[in-house]
Amino acid sequence: MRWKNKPPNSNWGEFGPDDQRGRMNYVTREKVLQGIAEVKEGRTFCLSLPLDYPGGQVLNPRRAPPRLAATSREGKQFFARPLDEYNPQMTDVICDDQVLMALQYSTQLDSFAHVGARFDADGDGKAELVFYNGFRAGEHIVPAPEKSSQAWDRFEGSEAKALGIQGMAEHGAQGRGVLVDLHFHFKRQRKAVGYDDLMRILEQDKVTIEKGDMVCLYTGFADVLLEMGKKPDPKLVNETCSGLQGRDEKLLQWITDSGLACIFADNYAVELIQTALTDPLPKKQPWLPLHEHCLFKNGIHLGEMFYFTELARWLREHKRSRFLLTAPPLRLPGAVGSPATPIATV
Ligand code: UVW
Repeated sequence: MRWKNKPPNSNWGEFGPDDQRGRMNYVTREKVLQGIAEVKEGRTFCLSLPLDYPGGQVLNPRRAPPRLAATSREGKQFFARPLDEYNPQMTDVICDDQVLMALQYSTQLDSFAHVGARFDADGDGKAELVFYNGFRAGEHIVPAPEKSSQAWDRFEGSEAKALGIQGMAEHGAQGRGVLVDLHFHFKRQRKAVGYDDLMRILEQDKVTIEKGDMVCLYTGFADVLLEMGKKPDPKLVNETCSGLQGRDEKLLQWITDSGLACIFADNYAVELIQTALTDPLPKKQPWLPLHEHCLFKNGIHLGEMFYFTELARWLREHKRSRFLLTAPPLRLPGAVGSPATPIATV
């Protein structure tokens, strides 16, 4: 056993001592069939932003936008390259390319290696750096050996040897999606949505969330990003649209009790971030309490900067909230997060 103590309000061990799949275990064959049963029209919706949005590094200074470049061979770029240059008998013309981007730059999925906590899991009286189900920083979630380079490869070689995002891809990440339309109720008001707000909306909109559902929150934030055309206004992005209130204990308890499998939102962080990184705090506490509850304590994947606008409109027009959701990350071993190109089918 990697741990003697498990964090309060956590499910560590529920799916076995070595589980790395968390509540995706609730997305069973039955849940996939429930999702497929929601397909009546054969209509699909792309749920991602163009991956070069939000633009710039205003939303997160750590995360740079994608840079595309052609691949090369013997000093020549392989972009619109006719192969008759190599063999006069060949008629092909070849392009291929590569990308350098932060994996969580745009529409993205978080693995359980994204956020851990300082917590005394082994019961020795000293808190260590630990992740979902007791996996450790250093042993399982391994920072890169630092190089002297000042270029992007300075920290090359970081690796989530456990809890990497590929586990979600290997599951398939397909099941029944349920959309909660926060935007309809709050428009672009900056609002931290707590348990009471959410219960009222579920009741008014007749939305039911059951064990194993993949919950999607439409807040309108992605629309604001699109309107800003890759030049996000640093003031506006911190003043607009709703997100979950991560400091509402009743809401966190509901997330546990509802049995939902994962939460995807079109906003920046699912929860509303209310504290800047360097703001003074009255006591030790997580910066991102909903991330802590979901990723660290209960194995619930989060997805951010999804794009729900047309889907939300269609579902409301047709008095529906459920659909088939297919949302796999890249099967990129050792990665913490992944860009995503999810699809809803109705
Ligand atoms: C942060 O680091 C703020 O994480 P996320 O992108 O999951 O919100």
